[in-house]
Amino acid sequence: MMLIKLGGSVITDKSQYRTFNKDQVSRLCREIAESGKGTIVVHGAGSFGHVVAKKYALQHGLIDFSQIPAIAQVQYDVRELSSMVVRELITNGIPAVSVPPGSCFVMEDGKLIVNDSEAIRALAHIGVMPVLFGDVVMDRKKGFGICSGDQIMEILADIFKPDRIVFVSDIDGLYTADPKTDPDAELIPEVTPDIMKDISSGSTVDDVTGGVRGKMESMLRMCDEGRDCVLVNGTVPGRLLSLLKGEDVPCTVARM
Ligand code: IP8
Repeated sequence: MMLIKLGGSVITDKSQYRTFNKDQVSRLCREIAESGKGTIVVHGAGSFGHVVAKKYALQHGLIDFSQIPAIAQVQYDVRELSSMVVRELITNGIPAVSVPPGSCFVMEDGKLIVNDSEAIRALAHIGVMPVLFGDVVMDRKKGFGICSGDQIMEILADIFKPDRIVFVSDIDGLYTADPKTDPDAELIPEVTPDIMKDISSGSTVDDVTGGVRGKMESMLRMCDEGRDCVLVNGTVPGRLLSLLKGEDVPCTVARM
């Protein structure tokens, strides 16, 4: 089984509030369907989450009550985004349902607590793909907080023990510097905890949950004996499908 995160930079235009990349999402869902692999999809929030979350500092929890309408707005926006992702999955023949983390999980000082995953496991068991996503989640200490799709990936990796974990982004993988601003940036094909120490934390967009470095760190945590975590570019047509079919493609593989 595969666990795939469709990053917010691929499914939305992160610089434009609430802009859904419908054609790209549709193509990626087709590639997932064509691969024929059992898959669970998580997606990021992109411009449906980060723009308002950043404006109201939602990642810091409850600071003042002017943030409250923003909680409702972000939850509404990411649910709409998730419905659009699920629609593309269904259109491509994958029965999928959206499972909002803010309605079934809590956090404790930023750490996601999952007491009950029965419904998610039952859905997968009968062949319906549960689709989870980055969301505003209530927090026992901070009132509320931002739960990223990457945190959800770690929880689902624990529950489902996938053979492979794939992060679909808008870059070919991890670079020695930010490839969007530094022409000398080189792709790093394989990342280990040692290599991570020398890498700068470049991120080109406003993101309340950390850039590529944070993602790599969470990928390293998910690596297991015999299980890779891969970062691949989903903006290149056919690349995700090639990777899922086991072909060699430009990407970064995280290994312990
Ligand atoms: O896009 C962030 O999730 P991510 C969730 O996976 C919100 O980092 C609501 C900003």
